[in-house]
Amino acid sequence: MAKPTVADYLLERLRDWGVDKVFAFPGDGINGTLAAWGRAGDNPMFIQSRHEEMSAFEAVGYAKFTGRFGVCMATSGPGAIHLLNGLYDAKLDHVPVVAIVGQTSRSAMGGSYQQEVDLLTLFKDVASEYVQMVTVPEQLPNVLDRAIRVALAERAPTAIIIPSDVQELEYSPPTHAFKMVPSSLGVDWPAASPDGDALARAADVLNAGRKVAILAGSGARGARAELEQVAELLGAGVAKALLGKDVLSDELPYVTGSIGLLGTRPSYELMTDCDTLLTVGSSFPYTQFLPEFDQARAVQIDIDGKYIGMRYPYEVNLVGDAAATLRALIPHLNRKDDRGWRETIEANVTRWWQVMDAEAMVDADPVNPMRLFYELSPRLPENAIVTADSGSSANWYARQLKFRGDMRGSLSGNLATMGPGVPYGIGAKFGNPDRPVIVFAGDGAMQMNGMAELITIKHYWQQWADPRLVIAVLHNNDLNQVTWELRAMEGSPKFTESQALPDVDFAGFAASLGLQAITVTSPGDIGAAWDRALAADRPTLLDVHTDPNVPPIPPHATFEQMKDAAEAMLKGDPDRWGVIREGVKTKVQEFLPHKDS
Ligand SMILES: Cc1ncc(C[n+]2csc(CCOP(=O)(O)OP(=O)(O)O)c2C)c(N)n1
Repeated sequence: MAKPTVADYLLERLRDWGVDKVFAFPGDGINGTLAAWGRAGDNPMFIQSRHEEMSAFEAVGYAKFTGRFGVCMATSGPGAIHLLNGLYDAKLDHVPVVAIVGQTSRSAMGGSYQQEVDLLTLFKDVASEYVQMVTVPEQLPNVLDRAIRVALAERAPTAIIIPSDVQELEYSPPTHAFKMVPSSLGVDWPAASPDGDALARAADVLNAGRKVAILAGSGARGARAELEQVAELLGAGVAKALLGKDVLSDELPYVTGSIGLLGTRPSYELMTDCDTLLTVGSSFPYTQFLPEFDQARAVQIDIDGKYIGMRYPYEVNLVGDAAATLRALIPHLNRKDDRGWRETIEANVTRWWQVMDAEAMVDADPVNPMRLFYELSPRLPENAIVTADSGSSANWYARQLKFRGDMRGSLSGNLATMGPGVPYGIGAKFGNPDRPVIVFAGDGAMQMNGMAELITIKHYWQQWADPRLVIAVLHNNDLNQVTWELRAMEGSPKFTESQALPDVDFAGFAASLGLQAITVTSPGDIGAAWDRALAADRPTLLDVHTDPNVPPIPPHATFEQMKDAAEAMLKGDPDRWGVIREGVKTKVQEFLPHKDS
């Protein structure tokens, strides 16, 4: 039998690390590896996308929704370039992803050869934590193992470049010799928590406050019980950063929901009225949504010393695992006997959900997008995974959806790139084939790449134990989020040439692929459409004809942003009448008295 090649060993080492799926697209820069894949009986499984950027997003989605690291692979030159946006998504949201790419043969390197791109330079920024080229077989285990360990340690993308001829060399391991770097598999992390003195200082700040606000981010995932206990002791409200939407249930009466531009009114009030802030596992970037600088004393808990202490003048910065640190902190905390602050928060939250329900029921032409999310909330299976693309759906995802149980949710939080919705859904399904997955995507994102990736769904869905993957398209023939940003931020009217989208029959296309396709043009049909999608024996595309004139403007910025929007109308926005009508109808819900308020 032929001796194993570098590529054979690469796949073996990935298997040894427990990698069972690689999101990839072929090309001759990785032909040696593809040949080895054939010999390996497709283990790990090669998951073929339509575009390398999708492979990278799929690896990010897989990592986000499994807690493991994702692996993507592409050929040299154009394939490697296509990976970039997905890898930046991983970088900005702190997700461990390892990219493996080919390169031209060593004999051609530096010769302006076909498809030769300086890949070390190309990946230098996105994979700044670790990018290396393998030029001899003995390097491989160490470079691969380090790429994986660094990705995990830094929660970042890393990259390995393997020239095509190196992939085909006979593998030879590092020896016990000078200038050889052997390596090992696996890694166990400590649950780091700070020392007693630091905990006591943090507790002093938190015990001294009367009105405590907690901001929880994705770093608080896994600390649910501890967060609930701390919130209970301190009589605090908890606001959630966008990427931390699934860290605490929205059914808890003191959870105020999302914060920031996509946030809720009770989160805004929590921050404007508190006297103490505890931030756990979040580097939420928008300082203006945190308390005024001299208003609150503040403590931060974060696993990463590189990111702690930013965004607010914190008094105590505790580096540590969220759950372990909160557990260590709890014995130092005094229960607050005055529950008045907590009662105010709970009243604000109750009223907020009434407002949300009322806003969702406002008539629109034809479908109010909020109604789509409102109808889903109570129908969401306890183990659902939900994602949304970057666009107006991110607003409704953040504000309208109520998470509970073991639901998971994420989106492109920091890069806020268009396009990850459908591939995140695919990555989520491959990581959790037994869980239902729901994707919200705008028609712009579907036209950009989501439609092509429906073909990937057609290709693989029968392999998923639970075949339910629902793609809900907000079909508004508009790049709506930016249209609103133009209106609200720039005071500028809709520029039709840049904003209007050509009409596409999304349901027709999905049906042609053998997926269940449902078109919704009336709000009364949404509930039944969700029921059918969530009971289906295959993936479903919901083509929902939504009204682009329902404003995703956040509730607290009402006056400035509404004024700018009104000015845009006066400057001749082609949709001005509909916008004013829907905007006013929706806003009015926030000021109407509601039951129990
Ligand atoms: C790759 C990329 N290009 C452009 C943008 C700017 N952008 C953000 S949201 C958006 C509009 C999205 O439109 P669509 O997908 O139709 O969703 P809608 O807002 O209409 O619901 C655009 C152009 C971006 N975030 N990412």
